[in-house]
Amino acid sequence: MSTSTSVYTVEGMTCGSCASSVTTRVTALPGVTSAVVDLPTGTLTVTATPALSEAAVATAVTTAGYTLTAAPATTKAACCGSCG
Ligand SMILES: [Cu+2]
Repeated sequence: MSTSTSVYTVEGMTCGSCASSVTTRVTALPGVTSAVVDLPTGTLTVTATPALSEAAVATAVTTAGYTLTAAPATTKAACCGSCG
């Protein structure tokens, strides 16, 4: 199987706890071998075998309480209680 790495932009993450919420949800998706958040740029880098659909990633990010900007936003981003 081939491995695919995709980079997404996530809105609403402001601290390390936000980032870990997102990585925990995305890492739980089938086939994901790595999910890395870069907080200053708000990017999410996902490595999966085989490749994940963007919709699957968007659902995981939304479940965590954040918004994948490349996908339709249906929920307002809300930060975790550890910010600030
Ligand atoms: Cu936070």
